[in-house]
Amino acid sequence: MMRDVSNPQSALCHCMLSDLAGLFAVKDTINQKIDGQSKVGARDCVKLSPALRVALLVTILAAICSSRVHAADDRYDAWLRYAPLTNAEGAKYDSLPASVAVLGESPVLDTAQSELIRGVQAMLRRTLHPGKALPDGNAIVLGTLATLHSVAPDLDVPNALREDGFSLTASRFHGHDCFVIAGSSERGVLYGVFTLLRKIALGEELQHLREIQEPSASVRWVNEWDNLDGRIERGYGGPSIFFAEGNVRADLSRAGEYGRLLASVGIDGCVVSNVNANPRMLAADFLPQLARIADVFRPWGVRLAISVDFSSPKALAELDTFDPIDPRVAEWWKQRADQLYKLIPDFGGFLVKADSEGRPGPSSYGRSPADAANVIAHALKPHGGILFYRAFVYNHHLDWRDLKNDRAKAAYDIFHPLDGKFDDNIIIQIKNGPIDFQVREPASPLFGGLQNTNQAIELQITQEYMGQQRHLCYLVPMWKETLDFDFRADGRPTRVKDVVAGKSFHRALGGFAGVANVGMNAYWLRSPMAMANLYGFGRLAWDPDLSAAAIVDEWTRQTFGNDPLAVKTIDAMQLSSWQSYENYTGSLGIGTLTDILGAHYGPGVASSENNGWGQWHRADHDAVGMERSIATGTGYVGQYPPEVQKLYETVPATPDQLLLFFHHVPYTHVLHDGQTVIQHIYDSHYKGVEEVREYLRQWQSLRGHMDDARYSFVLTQLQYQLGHAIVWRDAVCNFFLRTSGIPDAKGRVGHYPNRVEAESMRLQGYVPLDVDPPENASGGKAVECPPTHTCTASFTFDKAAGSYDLDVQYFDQNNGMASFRLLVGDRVIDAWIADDDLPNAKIGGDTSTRRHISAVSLKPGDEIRLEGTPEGGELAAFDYVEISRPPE
Ligand code: GCW
Repeated sequence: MMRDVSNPQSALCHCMLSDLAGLFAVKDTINQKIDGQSKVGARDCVKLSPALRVALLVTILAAICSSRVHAADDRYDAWLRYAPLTNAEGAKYDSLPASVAVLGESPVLDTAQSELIRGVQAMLRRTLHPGKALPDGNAIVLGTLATLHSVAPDLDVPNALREDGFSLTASRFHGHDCFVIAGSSERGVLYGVFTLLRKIALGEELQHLREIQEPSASVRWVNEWDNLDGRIERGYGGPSIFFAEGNVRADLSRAGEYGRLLASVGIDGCVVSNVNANPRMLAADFLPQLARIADVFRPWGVRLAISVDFSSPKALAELDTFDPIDPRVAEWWKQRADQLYKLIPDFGGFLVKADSEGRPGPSSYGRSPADAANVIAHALKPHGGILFYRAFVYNHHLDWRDLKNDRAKAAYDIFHPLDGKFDDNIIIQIKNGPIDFQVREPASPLFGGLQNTNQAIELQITQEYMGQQRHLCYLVPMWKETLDFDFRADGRPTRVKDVVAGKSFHRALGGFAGVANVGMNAYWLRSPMAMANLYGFGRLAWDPDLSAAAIVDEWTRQTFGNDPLAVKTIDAMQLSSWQSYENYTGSLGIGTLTDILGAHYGPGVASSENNGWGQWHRADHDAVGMERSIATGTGYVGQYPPEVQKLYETVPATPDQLLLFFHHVPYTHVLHDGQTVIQHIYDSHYKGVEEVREYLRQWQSLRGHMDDARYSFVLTQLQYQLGHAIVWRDAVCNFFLRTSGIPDAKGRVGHYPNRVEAESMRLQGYVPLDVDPPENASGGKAVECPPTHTCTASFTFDKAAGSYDLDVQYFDQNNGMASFRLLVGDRVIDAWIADDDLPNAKIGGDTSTRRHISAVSLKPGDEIRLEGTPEGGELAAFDYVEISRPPE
């Protein structure tokens, strides 16, 4: 976030902190107005008497800072806030028994009991009495099926349930009203408790409840791409909750909290380390550290797992080879697994990325992925461990000049011939699409191509290609498209969700892996809104038949409360947000169009071309898209079963939304919706921006409908997103205008009548520069200020007198904190510091952002002047000032 020196609260805290060290407080003109803007800065701190200082400090710190600390604590709870119900809402639960008996002893059962007490206490303000024996009165009873059947055979519970399933039953027992939560496993009991608490949070009736729930799939895990040094690859929510400076963190309380969140949605395993694995994870002296993470997960029924480097035996200098068929290598894996299980008997297993993006793998010895997976799986097998082997294996040095080359084909080409050769405790982990978490891809053909092998779908919760949690993008609708996709393998229904659940091809193991990458950030994923994706992942893994709307509605109510306007507004925003993001990034199946050689964040339309990474869209002067047909293309379509081939083989059959993924078509090709491809590109990008503008407007209607901290945070995010959506829109549209030469029929692209370009202003100190690629700045140019100066750029306002909104499009690099002031004549109308941590040190599409100043009164002849002062490597660069009439 840019730091807003016009924010009175932050300035107050700033002054208070200075005061603690010494002498300053805030003068009473803190709300002094400068042309409609509240302003407070360090310059507003004045001396006060010591007594007054103390009084002020106590009052203000209590009123402001402690409420913030409190808010932060709440935030860790995400959807588990257990906000108090109103008396009317709570009255429904008056008949809930006043005690809770747990039958059996174990960390998970203890957790189930204490979580129930905690939730009921918070939501209903009632303290349940804990007990350990069959009740002699009304009670909530918790236990596994086995225990309940043996100690209370006449209790009304099912005979058997799938692993981790549970039943919730309101019934009479020996003349008492009981509410029984029976789990097929201890974990099932805990899941039953969370489900009961969710029902209370959502205001559901419990009185006649008889419900059985069973997970769709046996494996429901998250993956974290955490490095031992505490950084997280593609993590946007702060540093690792597991590791710091090469070791497991001393304080693992956040990891324990994370276990709670995971359990609440039925996730039962967590791979805590990056798939780009560090061999040290398996160093003998490191294993005891891992045991500490397992300890904090255990009460929540979450199994610990790690990613391992396939070359570990050699990389740790313990053998001179990692050839999977060498008996010494097999013995090495066996011994290491034995050691690990001695320390962590409930250890979950390993995840392997090999022969991919430079990682070592079996190809070094001419061996196959099956050879590699089996040697490790053998070692895990006696302990009940699972090996996840990733299908994300491809050559990133492909020759782009060869039109037959296609990265999308790699996983199927490599793994399909090995079908049936993997041991039964191996799961092949397959990304939802054949490329890499793009904004839209078809289902990976490999789901239909492994009928004799366990499979899991890998979904990405962290929004690597989806706006990195700065852009609102609820991914459940996208995931559901893949999960519901029917392969029609052997001409019968074979939906991806049934394949990975093991139902289609009768596999015992299979399921879901979600790349979460949560961090120490108070909201875990950077934004409270992004947590809908973690929640949604867990809920879908449990029951992929749940609708995206039902899932988000549950999440919204638990996260923000049952206020009808808030629920309606947030649900609707989330549900349409993926589509909006697609609209202003890459539509028609072209890929996200981000800078694939950089941070995968801002626009970089041409970055995917002319290199070996294979994320090509092949836009040229006449046509765009990858031709993947069997007849004339790469043959990728041939990897699908015959009925699906018919869907994608020809241009007329292919759905518009995936057209450019499958076909190279002229810009003038007319889509099913009647538009040309080029006009669709222009229109969808303009539409996407307007949708974000509408989100912002809708969010503003929620002021007062939730706590200020989250309201303001999301507001700031949406303001930022709107600015960046405009950057995206302009970059993509101008790229295609330049490449195709076909103008926008609506005259918008390349024409920005309200903008005054920086390079056309009167510049003092500022120097123009060419931005690369040019479409990432308006007019291809920006201006920057050499270090150690303050530079100015000015122009004369020449429109009719009135009130105008001003947007300053500037560049917030992550290598400094430049400051800006905007003046009209001598009036300072705004001042701010560019101290966001956007993912780039360069001027361009990642760092382009805007400052919005509303309702500035201007008259012809006014001089508008922007002053920029560089700091560090950041050069106070900016692109343009846009002056527009405020919305009616
Ligand atoms: O999309 C790419 C990411 C890499 C990641 C890789 C993978 C962990 O950019 O950061 O590496 O996918 O999934 O292995």
